[in-house]
Amino acid sequence: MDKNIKIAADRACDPASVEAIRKAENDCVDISFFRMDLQKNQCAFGTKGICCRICHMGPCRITAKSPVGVCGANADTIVARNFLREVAGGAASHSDHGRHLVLLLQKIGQGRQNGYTIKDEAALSRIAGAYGLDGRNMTVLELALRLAELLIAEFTSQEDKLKTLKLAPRQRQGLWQKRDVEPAGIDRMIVESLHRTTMGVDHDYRHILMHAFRLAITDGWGGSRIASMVSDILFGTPTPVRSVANLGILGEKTVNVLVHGHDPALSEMLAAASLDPAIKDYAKQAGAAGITLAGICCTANEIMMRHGIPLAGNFLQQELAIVTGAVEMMLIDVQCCMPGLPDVAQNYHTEIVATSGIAQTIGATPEKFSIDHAYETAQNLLKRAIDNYRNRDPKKVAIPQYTKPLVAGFSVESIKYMLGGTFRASFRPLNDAIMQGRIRGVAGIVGCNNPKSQLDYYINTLTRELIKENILVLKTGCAAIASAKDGNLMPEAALEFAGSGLREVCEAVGMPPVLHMGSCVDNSRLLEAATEICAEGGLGEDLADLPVVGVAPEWMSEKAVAIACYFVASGIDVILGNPFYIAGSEKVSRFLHEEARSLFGASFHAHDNPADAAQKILTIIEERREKLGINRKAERKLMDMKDRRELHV
Ligand code: BF8
Ligand code: SF4
Repeated sequence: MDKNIKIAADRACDPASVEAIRKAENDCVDISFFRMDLQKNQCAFGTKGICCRICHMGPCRITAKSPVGVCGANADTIVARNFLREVAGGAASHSDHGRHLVLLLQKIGQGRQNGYTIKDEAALSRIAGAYGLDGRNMTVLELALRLAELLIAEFTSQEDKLKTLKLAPRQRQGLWQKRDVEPAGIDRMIVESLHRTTMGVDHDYRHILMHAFRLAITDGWGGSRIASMVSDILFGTPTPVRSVANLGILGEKTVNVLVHGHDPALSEMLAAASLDPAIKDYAKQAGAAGITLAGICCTANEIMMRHGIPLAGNFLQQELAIVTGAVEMMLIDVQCCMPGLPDVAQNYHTEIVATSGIAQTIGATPEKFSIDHAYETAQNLLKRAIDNYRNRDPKKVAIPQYTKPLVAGFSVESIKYMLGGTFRASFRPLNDAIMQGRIRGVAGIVGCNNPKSQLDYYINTLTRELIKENILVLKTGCAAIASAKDGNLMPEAALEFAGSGLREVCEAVGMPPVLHMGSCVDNSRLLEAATEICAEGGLGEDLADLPVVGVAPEWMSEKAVAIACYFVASGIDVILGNPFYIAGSEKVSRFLHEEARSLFGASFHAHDNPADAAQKILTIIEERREKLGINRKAERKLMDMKDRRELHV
């Protein structure tokens, strides 16, 4: 490691991460924060989106002297094609995750249960009902199988439009039809994106970008929504649950096992197996006080929401967790698992185990997880982790002693119950609070961390600012974990940090001012919540009417590009902490930042600091309130002397 790399205490806001970054430096371990320094002069062509390597006449780069590639493609075409490919990467990741869960549902429906059950039969009937299936004359497994077949058709349909689009407000469905962006099957839309962007196919930047929106709708209303729905059926619809966050949850005297990635199927089994008395005994025999199972990234969010299993950290803490020297095993599945993990792990005793059939990493132990032997695999992995406990070197262990308590598990169903009570579950109280101005609006803050900026700083500064301004904040993914570490996921945070209106609502209901709604595929829950607000009445007919915004402060992943696009295509403005790679084309930039508004009622806005972002969010929310005629400030017109005299005539 370059000696000149400056220690990155200013790279993270939470003290646990700062301590772990310092330890990494002392232990001479290379981590993303330091690697970022070595990548400081990142490619300007890539950043502007004007490097094309789609065919082997290139790579071509657009400059003043060479304004077109060898084939004649200009900057607009190249930037738009690169953008669509990013959306395709994101949509494919969410949707393939959804597919694996649907296939699991199908197997369970066929009777191949192997330890899995339909945990939430109410969710099964609710969701099957939304797809027009009447389960009254079917067994639970028959209904599960019928639903699985119908959902598989959402992936494979060639011409039929996605059925899940019907879950959107009617007006929005009409707009999508008018704009010709209703997607057909998920797989076809993704394949078509690659086809359109290969050499010599789709060259009109607008046409390409409209497909980016069509594809993103496939993700938000299709693949991601399906992933969330099927997870609820298989593992239970989340309800409020207490847990704890940050690296301090790792035990000094327990065997620490971390699950990392996105797929909840194996981690659900690990959660069950970690409670197995035989496994607990095995840990005791190894001299440990027990097992601590915890998570990183979205696998963490999935099992925390359903079992209260602690959150060890978010994206940039994956390596820091290993640097504590106290992790016996880290199980990685798919997405956001850094390829550098085994290099970090070789400095300690941590075994990295790669469990997905589609994702292997050099230096990680391959242990392909099959649902046919799921529980057995989970038990064996835990035993291996316990066996590794003896290899822990106490001299290398330093667990930063920071944790925060949290309450999470806010699915749309649970928000409804929380607001309206079990017998008349409803969003009415929220709509009323918004109409009365006690809550000015809602912000969905989502996405990743990025070592280009201080870990969690933008996310947490913006969150605090918004709740102070009486904006209810909904969160998912690594942004939700950032709030957990900052202590904002507790009802008490409303008393300390929220404005008076939001505080009043939170106190009445007993909820935090920041609601953790799950993993990144659960951004579809934000769309679902917005649709419920719309259906409840009084705040317009369409998502574009609602005083709601989306924000991705520290995003880094292609998945965030897809999410941002489906928010905008759904009529929800999106603030980006990092800009898209589109600056090389004025036309593409104008299309996404301005013209999208006339097409979908919303657009993108890039703001590199939380103060400007907060200002923009409040402006958008006030504009929408004004349009709805619910802005009490407008009614409370200050009267001058002339007005007063007229009143007394
Ligand atoms: O899907 S927020 S760093 S973990 S991409 Fe990844 Fe970003 Fe975290 Fe979940 Ni989402
Ligand atoms: Fe160059 Fe055109 Fe090939 Fe892209 S597709 S690499 S611009 S020749």
